[in-house]
Amino acid sequence: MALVPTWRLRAAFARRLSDMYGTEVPAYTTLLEVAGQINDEVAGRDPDAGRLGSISRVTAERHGAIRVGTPGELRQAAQVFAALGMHPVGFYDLRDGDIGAVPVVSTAFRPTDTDELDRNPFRVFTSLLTASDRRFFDADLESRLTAFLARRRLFPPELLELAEQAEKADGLDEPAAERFLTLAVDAFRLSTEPVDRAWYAELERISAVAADIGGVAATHVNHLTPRVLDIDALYRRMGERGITMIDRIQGPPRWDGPDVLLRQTSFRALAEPRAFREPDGRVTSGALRVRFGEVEARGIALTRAGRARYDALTAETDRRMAEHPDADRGQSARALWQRDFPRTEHQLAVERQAFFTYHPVPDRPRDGHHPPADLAGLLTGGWLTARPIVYEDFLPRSAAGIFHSNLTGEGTRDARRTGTRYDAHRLSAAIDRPVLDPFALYAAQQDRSLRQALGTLGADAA
Ligand code: OOG
Ligand code: NI
Repeated sequence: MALVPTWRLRAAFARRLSDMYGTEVPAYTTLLEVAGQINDEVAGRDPDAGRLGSISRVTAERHGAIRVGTPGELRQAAQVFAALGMHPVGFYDLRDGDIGAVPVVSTAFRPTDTDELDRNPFRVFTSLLTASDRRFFDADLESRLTAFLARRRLFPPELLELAEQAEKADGLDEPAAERFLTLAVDAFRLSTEPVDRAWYAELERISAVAADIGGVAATHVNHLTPRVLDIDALYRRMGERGITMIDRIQGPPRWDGPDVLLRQTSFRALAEPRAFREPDGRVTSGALRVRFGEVEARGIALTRAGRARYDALTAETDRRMAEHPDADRGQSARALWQRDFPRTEHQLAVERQAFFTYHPVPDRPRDGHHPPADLAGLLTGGWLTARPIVYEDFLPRSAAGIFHSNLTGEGTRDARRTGTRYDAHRLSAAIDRPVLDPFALYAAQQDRSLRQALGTLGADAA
């Protein structure tokens, strides 16, 4: 029987998750409608709209977010995502950000090959509760949390077996694929199990995220995020449709230079009905407000140097905002960017601030010249063209902001204590799979294209 290949499993999973989320969170459906309209409008008026991804890719594109409690749960999630061709990329430590700290470390599962990204770029930002971090949890609470988490099962054994099989064979036959998809989507549905009121409230005093992860018996999609080509227009239009967004768009400012990295904004979902178990054993109905909607616009991936410049500009914007709290953040940031950030893609390329793939110009007229050795010369002399590489990852500060702006309480954190050390290596060891470095992935793609392009130019000139 023919196999349903990995990418089709991924595309089907993303679509079914999106359909499920739409029935669970109605405002998400509004968001998809508005994002779709805006993408059509931009595609209709801007001949360059497909420069950072074809309209069909962008329209289908989503990222999701989930949160798990233990390294063992993360390892199982990694197995499910491996079946979908999604690998852990990047390490994000959200525990001591300058925007409210959250007791999690995170990675993102996503396709890494360009062909796979083109077929379907679905990614899931996945956070792991750090129960051993003494800034948040004392030893007693840690041990009760660990015991609670050890009793629950997020992924049924049948799902994990099918996932292993799919990873090994790069797909599943039709009936197995159907079963796998059903079980996988179910694993991320909001659970109807009663929530232990006292336990949930105890964790919520520490952090609403800790309660959302460790206070319930299952995990769930926390949000799903479509991609939009004009996020400023979307922000306004959602307001007109009566959905209040958070107070700003996170990430780089709107400006007239190239779009880089990632801009995101979100809205809080409505409270959802949930069953509670009271201390006296009665089951009552209540509500929790834990899920939300988010939307994003993606730009060009920055090199480490470009990223350092971006981070410095963000820090400088913060400093100015602290001095002039009433100033408009977007305007302050824009002024700084106009002074200090490369204004064109060409400049980003020749200053090695952003990643591009390079391609020989096939019909360059023969003028007796030989291709120069430097990238700037090759680009201005019309030998090579540069195509931007899209940023496929996340920004820790925006992530912390998204977590934070959607939480109810401030939570508590004891800054006098030290946290547990966590890094990409430790996360890799916990899940027994390498957590990949996003910069290395972009650089490899760029270098491959440049080598090929120079090879072609050399052969033509010889
Ligand atoms: C994840 C928040 C981070 C993003 O887009 O930066 C995120 C979460 O709320 O679990 O999804
Ligand atoms: Ni998100």
